[in-house]
Amino acid sequence: MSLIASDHFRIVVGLGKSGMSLVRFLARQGLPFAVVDTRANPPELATLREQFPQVEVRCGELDVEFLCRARELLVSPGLAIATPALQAAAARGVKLSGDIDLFARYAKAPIVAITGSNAKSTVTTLVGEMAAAAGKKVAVGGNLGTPALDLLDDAVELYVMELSSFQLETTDQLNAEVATCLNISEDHMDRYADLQQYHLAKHRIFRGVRQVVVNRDDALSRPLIADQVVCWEFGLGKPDFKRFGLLDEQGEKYLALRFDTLLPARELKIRGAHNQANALAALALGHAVGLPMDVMLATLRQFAGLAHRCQWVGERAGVSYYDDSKATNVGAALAAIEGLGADIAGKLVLIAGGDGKGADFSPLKLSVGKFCRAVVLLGRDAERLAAALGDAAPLIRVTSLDEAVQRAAEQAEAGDAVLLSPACASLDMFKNFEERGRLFAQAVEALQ
Ligand code: UMA
Ligand code: ADP
Repeated sequence: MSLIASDHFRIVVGLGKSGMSLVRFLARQGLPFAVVDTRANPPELATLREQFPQVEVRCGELDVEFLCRARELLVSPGLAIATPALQAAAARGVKLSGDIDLFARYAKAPIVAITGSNAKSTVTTLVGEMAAAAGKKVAVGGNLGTPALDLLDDAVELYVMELSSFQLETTDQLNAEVATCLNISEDHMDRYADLQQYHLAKHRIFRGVRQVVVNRDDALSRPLIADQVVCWEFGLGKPDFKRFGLLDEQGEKYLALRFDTLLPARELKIRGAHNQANALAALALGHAVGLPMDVMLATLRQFAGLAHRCQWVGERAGVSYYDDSKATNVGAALAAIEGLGADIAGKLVLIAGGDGKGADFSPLKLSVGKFCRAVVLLGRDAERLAAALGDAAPLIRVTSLDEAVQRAAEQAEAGDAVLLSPACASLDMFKNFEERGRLFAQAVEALQ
C-alpha cells in the first residue's frame, strides 16, 4: 500500500502494551496510521495481525523517510525521544507525542497524576482505593497496570494515573487537576545524560496543573508553578497550614493535617517511615480532589500494601523474610533498609544486586553499615555494589537466588530480618521483578 503524507496520518512507534493501546485508540477514532518497532518480533505483533490485519507494520531499524510521512509519531515509553531516527524526523517537522498526551486530550474527568522515582504504585493504588471507597467511578492505571488510553471512558469520574519519566518525555500538556512528583533519586541513568534530564522529564507532569502536592522533605519534588496553583504539602515533620505531616502526642505518633491528628501511625498496616510518607501523600492527593477524610482514613487502615514492596513472605527460626523486589534503584533500597531497619528488633541481612542501570551505589554504604549484619550479592553488578559498600558489612557473593536465601538464612539471628531489596533491575537474571520476588518467596518456603 502506498502512503500519502496527510494531515491525519500517524505512526505508532513501538508495539508493546502502549503501542497496542494506541492502535486500538486510533482505530476507534477511524484515523489512518501505521506501526513501527525496532524489534524483529515485537510482543504484540501476532495480536495486531489478527485484530487489525489491514494496518501496515514495519519491524527492524527505524526508517527516517518512512517516519517523515507522518504528521505525528506516537512514541512508546520504552524508546527514548533522543533516539537518532526520532530526532531526525522531529528536525524535519514531525511532531513527537505519546499515549499520555493523547489521553490528556480526550479525558473528560479530572486527573490525579503521580510520578516520582519511588512509591508511585503504592500511592496510586492507595488514592484509587480511597476514591472507590468514596463511591467514585475511578479508573486507575498508566505505568501501573492498564495503559492510559484503555482507561478512557465517558462514565469515569476520576482518573488516578501513575506516570513514568519515560511517558512524561512525550507529554506536552497533561492538565491534571492535581499532580505530584513524590521524590527524586537516581534511576534510569542508562537512559538520561544526568539527574537534571531525568528531573526535567518528571516535572513535565506539572504542565497545565491546577493543584500540586509537594514533598517538603525532597526539594527536587517542588515544581516551579504560577501563584494561582494551589499547593499542598506532605512530609515526615510537623504539619501546619495546608500541610500533612506527623505529630507526636504523649509519645504516640499520628498522621496529621494542620494541627489536627488524623490517625495513629501504628494503625497503618504498611511498615516503615517511607510508608508513612506514602500514606500522607495519598491523603494530600485525595484531599485535593475532595475525597472525604473519614473514608480515606478507613482505606489507610485496611491497606496491606502491594506485592513485592517490603512484603512479609514468611518466618523461619525467628527470622522474618521480606520481599522488596520492586526496589529496582538505590533510593528505593535505601528507604526499605532505613524504614525496616529502624522497625525491627534485630539487624537486616540484605540481598542485593542485579542490573544497576548505571547507578552510583555509594549512597547505600552508610545505611548498610548502620542496619545490616551482612549483605548477600548477586547479579551483573554485584562487584560494583561490593566496591561501593566496601567494609560497611560482611559481603557474600552468590550466583543464584536460592543460594542467596540459604546464605542469608545462615547469617541471620532470631529477631533479624532477611530483606530482598536489590537496588537493581531484575532483567539480567529474571523475566521481571515479579518473577524475582516469586522465586525469593519460593526459596524462603523451601528453607528447612
Ligand atoms: N522497545 C524496543 N523497540 C521499540 C519499542 C520498544 O526495543 O521499538 C523495547 C524498549 O526498550 C523496552 C521494551 O521494548 O525495553 C518495552 O517497551 P515498550 O515501550 O513497548 O513498553 P510497553 O509494553 O508499552 O510498556 C510500557 C511501560 N514500559 C516501559 O516504560 C519500559 C510499562 O511500564 C507500562 O506498564 C506500560 O507501558 C503501560 O503503560 C513498565 C516499566 O518497567 C512496568 N516501567 C518503567 C518503570 O516502572 O521503572 C518506566
Ligand atoms: P514505584 O511504582 O515508583 O516503583 P512502588 O510503590 O512500587 O513505587 O515502590 C517501589 C519501591 O520503592 C518499594 O519496594 C520500596 O523499596 C521503595 N519505596 C516505597 N516508598 C518509598 C518512599 N516514600 N521513598 C523512597 N522509596 C520508597
